[in-house]
Amino acid sequence: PHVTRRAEYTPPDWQVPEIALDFALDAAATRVKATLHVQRGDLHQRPLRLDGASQTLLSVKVDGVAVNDWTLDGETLVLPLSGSAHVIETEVEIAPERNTQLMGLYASGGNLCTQCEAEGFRRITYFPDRPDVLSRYHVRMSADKARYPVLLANGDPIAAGELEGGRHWAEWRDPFPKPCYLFALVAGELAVNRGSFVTMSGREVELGIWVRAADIDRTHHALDALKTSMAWDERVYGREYDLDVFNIVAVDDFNFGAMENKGLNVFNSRYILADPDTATDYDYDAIAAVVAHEYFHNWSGNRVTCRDWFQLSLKEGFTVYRDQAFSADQGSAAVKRIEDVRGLRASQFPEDAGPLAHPIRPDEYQEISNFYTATIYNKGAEIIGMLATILGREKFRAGTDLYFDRFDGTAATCEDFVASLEDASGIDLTQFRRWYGQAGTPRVTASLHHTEGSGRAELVLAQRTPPTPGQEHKLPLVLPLRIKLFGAETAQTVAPEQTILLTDAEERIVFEGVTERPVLSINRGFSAPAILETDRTAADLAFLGAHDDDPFARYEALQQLMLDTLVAAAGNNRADTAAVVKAVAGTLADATLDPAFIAEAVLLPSESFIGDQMAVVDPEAIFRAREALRREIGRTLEADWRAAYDESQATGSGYVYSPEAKGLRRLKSVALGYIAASGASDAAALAFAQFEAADNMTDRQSALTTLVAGDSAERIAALDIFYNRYSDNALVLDKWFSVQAMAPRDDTGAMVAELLRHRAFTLTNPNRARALIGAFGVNQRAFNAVDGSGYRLLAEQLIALDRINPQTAAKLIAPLGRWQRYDAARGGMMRAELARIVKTPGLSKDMFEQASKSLD
Ligand code: B3K
Ligand code: ZN
Repeated sequence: PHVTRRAEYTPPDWQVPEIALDFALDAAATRVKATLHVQRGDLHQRPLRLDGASQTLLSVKVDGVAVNDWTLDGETLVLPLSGSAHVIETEVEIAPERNTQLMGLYASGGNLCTQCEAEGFRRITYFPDRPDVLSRYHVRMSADKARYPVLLANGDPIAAGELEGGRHWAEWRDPFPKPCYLFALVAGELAVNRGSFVTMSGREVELGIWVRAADIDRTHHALDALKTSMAWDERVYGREYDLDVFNIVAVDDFNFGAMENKGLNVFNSRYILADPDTATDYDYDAIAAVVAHEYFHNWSGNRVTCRDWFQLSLKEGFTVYRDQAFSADQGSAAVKRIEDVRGLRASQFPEDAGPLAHPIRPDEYQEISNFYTATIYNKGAEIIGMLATILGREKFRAGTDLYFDRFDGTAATCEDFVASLEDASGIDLTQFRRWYGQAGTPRVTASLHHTEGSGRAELVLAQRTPPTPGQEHKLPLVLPLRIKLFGAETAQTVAPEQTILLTDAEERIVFEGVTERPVLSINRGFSAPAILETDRTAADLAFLGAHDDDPFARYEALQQLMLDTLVAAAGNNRADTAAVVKAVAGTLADATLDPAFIAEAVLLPSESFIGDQMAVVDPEAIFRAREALRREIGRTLEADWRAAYDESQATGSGYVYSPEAKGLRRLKSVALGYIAASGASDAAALAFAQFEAADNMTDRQSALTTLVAGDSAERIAALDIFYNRYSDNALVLDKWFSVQAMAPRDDTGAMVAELLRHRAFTLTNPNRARALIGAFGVNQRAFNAVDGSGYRLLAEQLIALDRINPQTAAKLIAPLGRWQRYDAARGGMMRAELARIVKTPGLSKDMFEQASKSLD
């Protein structure tokens, strides 16, 4: 396989400052005429090389004259040119309706749309498909007017008109030079929800959210989120929008969440459409976050783009950091931080500890689509967060201002970003740069020593990053650790919060004036993306779980207490479950706490996170230990759960999307789960009543989830009612599939096998494939069934999906790559499935890279 290496970067031989595109759109056969104004780079004699894929070349002209001295090197068009500037015209034909990969120009729900990042533009026309070639685009489209009444592209609309034969045309021009991965067009039958936004300099921007007419009432939340994002980026980063229009189009078939094409974002409909009856609070939050994320890319990604794809985290890590801060500002920052860290631990930590580990700035890839990972995005965001902590608010803002100013209109590198922060702040980031090149999650051990009566305490910190594939030896990293000491007797502060920069393999910190036994609160706010191992006792953790004034640290102490207990129980060791029950009771009873926080804090760690703490994952033992503890917490505190349930129930009528109302619904659903776990005889009836009476999807889905976990008659009834009620809503049907695939049941594997044959199941829609196959893959116990049936099922589906849509298939392989974490029998079966995938004839390079690396 061909490997692209970061060290081999060379600037483009030819630039293309201007491009005109003319599309004669048709689902079966679209003609694309491209006119490229090319300019030779520094003194060289090399020909022009234009990337291409899956298209039929019809003609080539140079400076207006048809030529035939071109050649194809694989799918690359090679043109010998003599001068320093030329005009190249090509005409090609492509077939959008046969494009099942959903990269390039494709059909979705009868409309035509594009997805070009990372390397999809070459499937539309011949072009140097790399992010450091920036061009001004002029786009003309013509299409059948009845089928495609709306024609959209990047930038601003300039002209439109009618043609013979029922066709019409439109022209769009984008004044900002951009790489081809940001190109977009959409043609189709779409309704629009319009809004407007006046920017900080007083310019009025016309906003539009385009969807099928039946969905128009589900676009208000996205439009509100867009306006809020635009104002936030002005206030927090000083970034103003730059075109006269900003359009978002929702499509049902999409490989990713959304795409930040300049002035024309294309979204997976699940991140646009919401109303109380069909979307959960989680969906509402995700929509706001993704709308903000794509909008923020207008600066962090579009105005300043990436030099090459190794720099992907330059735009993605930074933009995730920005969208997380935006979401934190919309409600409870503490709960948002808890959710983000939970997500990081669920997807990024395992990636960093497994066969696909890579630094946030990788050194090589076979297929760049495989590098849109939790590491690039979420660990990338944590690394920006550490930079913000180290610099402090003002210097960080000065640094980002300098970065945007210096690199506006160019393709930059991660190094450019770090150097900007360094120059603006005067803070040396030499050692910090290691985070960009070193993979793996650092482990920090912390032990606190105190001799009674001495007035001193000493904290010994040590860091170590375990080896990852291709990186045997690791260097110490810069870890900003927010630390505070509490007195065990008085719960008073004995050492105020400070941020310690751990830079060496081992360091000692001395605290004076420590008058009572201190308890360590460390990595407050999750200030560094590390795994902490401390010598704190269960009593210390319970103490922090009750008294820590940093909400994240308080949550973390409870989680650690639960985790230690569950790991012990799963390993058949003595486990003090009573301490957990007591801590949960105390948290639930604490009237000073936000219900949203309580709901997060009383939840047990996931089965897979428990597994991550064990030398060998025992999925059955973990499941049993966790269920037993859930039952004990449910039973012992049954009256409290019922009280909490009733109180959160009393939220008044009608769905309100506010932090307070969300928090109450969350607590209500957690309480329902514990009531059911208690084994109470009325639990199914209670859940079913909630299911039927719900006026919103949050309550309805949580009731369904609770019912599906049990064996009541109401389970089947609820599944049927849900299916029939929402059979015409694809996004809600996805939930119906996922709830069953994630069910903690003995028969989940068999159910999933059956659902694969359900008439509503299809591999051609990525959301549906992920809803069933992706959800099953993260159901630790069901997927790791001892007979290997889960492994077989996933491998078969991946092989089938790879033929249709390699990018989406390759993303779902991670569960099979965890074989080193399991016993020899399971590990052997997982490897056998990976080997079978690797040997499949006609496998995509996406899947080949992921499967073959997972085998090592
Ligand atoms: N930049 C896009 C990613 C598209 C990936 C396609 N392989 C979405 C985002 O991160 O905003
Ligand atoms: Zn992004």
